[in-house]
Amino acid sequence: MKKSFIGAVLVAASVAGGVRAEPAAKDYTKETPQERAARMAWFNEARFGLFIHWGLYAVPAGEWNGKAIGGIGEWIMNHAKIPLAEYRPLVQQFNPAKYAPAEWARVAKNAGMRYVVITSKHHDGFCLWDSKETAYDIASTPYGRDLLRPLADAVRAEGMTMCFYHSIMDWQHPNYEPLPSWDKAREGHQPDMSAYVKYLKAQLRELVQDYGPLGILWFDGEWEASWTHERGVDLYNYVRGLQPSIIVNNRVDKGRKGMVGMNAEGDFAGDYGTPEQEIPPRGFPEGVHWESCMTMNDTWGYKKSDAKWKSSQDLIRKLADIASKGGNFLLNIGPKADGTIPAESIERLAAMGEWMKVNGESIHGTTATPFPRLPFRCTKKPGVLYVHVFDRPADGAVALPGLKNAVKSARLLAGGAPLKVAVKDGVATIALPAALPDANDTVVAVEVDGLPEAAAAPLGQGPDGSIELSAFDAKIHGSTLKYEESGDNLGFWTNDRDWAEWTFKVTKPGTFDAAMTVACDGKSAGGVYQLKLVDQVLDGKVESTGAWTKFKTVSAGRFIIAEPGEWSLGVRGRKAEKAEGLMNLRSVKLTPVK
Ligand code: FHN
Repeated sequence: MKKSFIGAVLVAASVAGGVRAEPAAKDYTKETPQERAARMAWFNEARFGLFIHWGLYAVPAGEWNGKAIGGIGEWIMNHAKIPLAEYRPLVQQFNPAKYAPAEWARVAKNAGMRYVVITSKHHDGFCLWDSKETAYDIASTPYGRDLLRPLADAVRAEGMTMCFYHSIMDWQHPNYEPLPSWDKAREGHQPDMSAYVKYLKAQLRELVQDYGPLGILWFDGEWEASWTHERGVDLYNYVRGLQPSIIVNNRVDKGRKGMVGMNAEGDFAGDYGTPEQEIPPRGFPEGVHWESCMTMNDTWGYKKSDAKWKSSQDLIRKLADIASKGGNFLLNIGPKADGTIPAESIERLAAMGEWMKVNGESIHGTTATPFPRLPFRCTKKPGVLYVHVFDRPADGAVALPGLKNAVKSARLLAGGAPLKVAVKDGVATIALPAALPDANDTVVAVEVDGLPEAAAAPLGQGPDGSIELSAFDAKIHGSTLKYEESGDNLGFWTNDRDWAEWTFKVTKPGTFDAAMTVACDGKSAGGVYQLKLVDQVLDGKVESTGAWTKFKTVSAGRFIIAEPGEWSLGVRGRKAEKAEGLMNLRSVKLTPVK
């Protein structure tokens, strides 16, 4: 009997026999903040994890029928439009004879990672474990043995937490809707999504009950119309019902705003946001959990042609940047079909491990910087502020304006050499060595009393009375307008309902010239903008500056600020017909008229 038929019999028997009843229906989204904080504690302590994308796609490794296939390696079935009948024979070629789970776990541990997320099933539907629900799994390969169990054992033996990625989207399952548009052989078959959800749940039960306790169920592939918010909430509760302490990412539901990864406003299931291939330019309020996932080159699944490796320095700095904003870094490797990890990945993980060996305390267990804006990334713990210095400042010093805590001492974290601290006008300044000892990221440990705090410097007038309102400090209203760190601007202004707002303090009223620093591509020029200061409005037309990255300062008109106090300025607009966006806005400046 084919295994899939046996599987069906077993599932029927088990349900009939009550061996594995459905978990009790409970709404786990209604937990208290304390319960949630307790459940997220290990995740927030970890800060750094390993992502592993591994499966049949490692066999073609980015080539099909002798041709290089563009895009990320694990999408080859889609990008090369491979019918299931032609893709399935890869099962017979997948034989990771050199798989060494203990070595994989050691590499992750030595890199300073605290958890491992591996693809149990990616979009192609192939399962890395011996599932009772299908024969499209590791048991049908020449290798024949479960890949997940030995890795779970090795990860836990290294004191790390085991987690699974699981794709909702499934290009092989006859009941997943929609069927792959490119697979003409399957045209005419009527999928049944409800039946697919039963399959999905049955496999998740296997993963959570047979490999637990797990740290995270990392869902993905939630974006197609067949996956609904209702299904997302139901699946979140189902998985939490199987293991109440498990963490489930926000891709279980429909709230995710694309690669930005955080949820749109609204009530969506999922315990944390999942920015992908990007780092949010700013942190998030206390209690908002998030994790940036990123590849080391450009592909998640192994691709022999992808040699665009990020440098170890870049990866170390990304880790510090993410931690300084209170997030986790989930860094990916794409093992080869033979079970080995690409040497370039090993090299980078080893370099990160060297850095983490002496600086790990500035990452693990830290929380976000207390400073609204500082030229350095900072992380903090009670009693210590860690300043991450990437490049030596021209004045050779680290100034900490706004730090509320008295500085007791400062030292280089690596090696402990003491550093001179001077305090002038309430600002602590730390003298750096003539040459930074670590070109990647030199960490200065600043000892203070209590948890480091900084005064949130409200926006206000400078010594010359001018008011500089930067994109970084804008309050963004809407779902697509966002701050782009690359250009230090507000961008993706594609939705006319989106707008930006600044609230600032005025101590010296008067008449002010308003000017905006903007960029707009020639083909998108012609939109209209409106600056609004309470009941005063300044309207104007967006002119071309030649490119989205070519900024120019343009006059917008004059405002009268008649009295001191708190004021609020809004910028709205309507993009031109067929324009990509309204404009990129770097700042608004109000300059007093002499
Ligand atoms: O389509 C997947 C992709 O293959 C990869 O798994 C990434 C990793 O987060 N997630 C999806 C793209 O957003």
